[in-house]
Amino acid sequence: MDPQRIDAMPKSGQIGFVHLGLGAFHRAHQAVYLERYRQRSGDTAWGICSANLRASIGLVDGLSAAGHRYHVAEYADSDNITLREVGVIEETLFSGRDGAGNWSRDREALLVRMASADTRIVTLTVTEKGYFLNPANGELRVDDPMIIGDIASPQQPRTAPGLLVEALARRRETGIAPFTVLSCDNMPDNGKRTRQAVMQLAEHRDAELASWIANKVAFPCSMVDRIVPAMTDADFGRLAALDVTDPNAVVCEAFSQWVVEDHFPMGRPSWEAEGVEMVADVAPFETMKLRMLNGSHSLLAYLGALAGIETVFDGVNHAELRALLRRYMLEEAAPTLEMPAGIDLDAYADSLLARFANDSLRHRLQQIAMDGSQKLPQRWLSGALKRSAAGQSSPCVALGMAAWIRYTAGEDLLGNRYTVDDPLAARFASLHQAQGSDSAALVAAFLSMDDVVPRELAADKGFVQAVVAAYQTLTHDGLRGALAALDHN
Ligand code: NAI
Ligand code: CS2
Repeated sequence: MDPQRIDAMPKSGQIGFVHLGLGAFHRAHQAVYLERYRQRSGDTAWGICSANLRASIGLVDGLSAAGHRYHVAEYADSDNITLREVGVIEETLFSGRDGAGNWSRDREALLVRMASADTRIVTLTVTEKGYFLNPANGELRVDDPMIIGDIASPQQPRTAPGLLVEALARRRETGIAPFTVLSCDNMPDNGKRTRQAVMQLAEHRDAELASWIANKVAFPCSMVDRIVPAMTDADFGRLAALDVTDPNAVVCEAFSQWVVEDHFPMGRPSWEAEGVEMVADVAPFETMKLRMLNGSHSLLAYLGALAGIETVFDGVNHAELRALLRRYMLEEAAPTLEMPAGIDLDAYADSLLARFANDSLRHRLQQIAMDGSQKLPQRWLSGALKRSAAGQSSPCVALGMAAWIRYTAGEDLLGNRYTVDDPLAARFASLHQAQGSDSAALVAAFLSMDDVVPRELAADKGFVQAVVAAYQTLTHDGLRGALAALDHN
């Protein structure tokens, strides 16, 4: 069937947003909401300057070469496709290390843009690790070399928090009101956590600046949702068959959700008509999404990857894994949530399974498995901790933890090796090396990483034993054995 094709609005050259983290998600989520907003309202003031502080410089330059226009293919299923051209990004910059090893080609241009009075909102999708926070307690990791660098040279920042502090300092010096900071990453209390990173860094620089930020800068929280897998050659091939040859294109599901705390002292687009939900408190929605959607994703990622399953689609079509996800969502995640009236968590679980079964997305489990140390505290462990405090067990999470620990060895159950992509990968490797085949000692070592696992949960003997038992069954009897053992819990 022919896709529905929608062209972009003409460029306006006006910029109201700076975005940090020009990845796949930003192109398919925030930029699409804004493109639709511009088309409906005719308001062209809210163009985006989008920047990368790490990979990829190729995308920054590629979009520039393409006149800052690209395509988003939204798949309801393989027969229902909307092919949208997006032009709301007006400028792309790179402020990281380039191929020659030089730092920060466009850093000054980015800081000038962030300090400009026209910039009213700075948004971020820099992944959980880009905030340099301890995932267990939300404190800034002041021992990280990147943060040490930003404390030593605050005017040449390399991190997202460092750029925010330097840009806010420039605005304060020149008497320009601060921008609003809107995190769009999958973190709990993402606005509060971003504020924590910025405040702690600012305190190292200048107490008066820190107090100005504390009093004047808004950090609303947001819940973002749209499945946007990394592009594969097959995706580019499918687009070519639709006459779209665009190296900057992205493919995603048709579903999209954005729930935003309505606190924008410098103004914002009136994007409610595009479906953005402006609310007083995002937390219940964020926790629901992190524990139900992302928690299921991570469960599928580690168990599936260990068994050689490649994608979410393949995993959700494995009957026992699908049953596990449903059980986890309804028995372990949903009961930990406190939702406003009218939210039906059974229906939400069903809708998630249907989205995972979208046959047009090749969402690789290895992509989701990345950065587990940064993701698992909010996806599994905060819920399991709540259950533990109430004297309840969490067998699905225990199995998930066993799978994650096994996954971090860098070799699946079939003996295939892969790279463990996580800021703590070196620590994982040394734990595996030190503990060898002693599974109880290995589990104990992983659970005692208190920057990942809450101490109270690690002290729950029942939970620890469940992880050890699941680890042993998984290693000896494989995925099916471990799933069958779970049925006896
Ligand atoms: P991507 O791999 O396409 O892009 C990652 C972006 O993060 C790049 O711009 C990269 O430069 C930046 N980044 C990574 N580490 C960084 C660091 N230490 N400091 C500064 N920037 C850093 O990934 P994608 O799909 O854009 O996802 C990014 C984030 O968006 C996710 O981690 C998640 O928090 C959020 N998100 C993604 C969804 C998805 O389905 N892809 C859906 C909902 C939220
Ligand atoms: C995924 C998310 O990569 C991951 O860890 O769980 O990016 C997921 O696709 C999104 O949160 C969906 O909104």
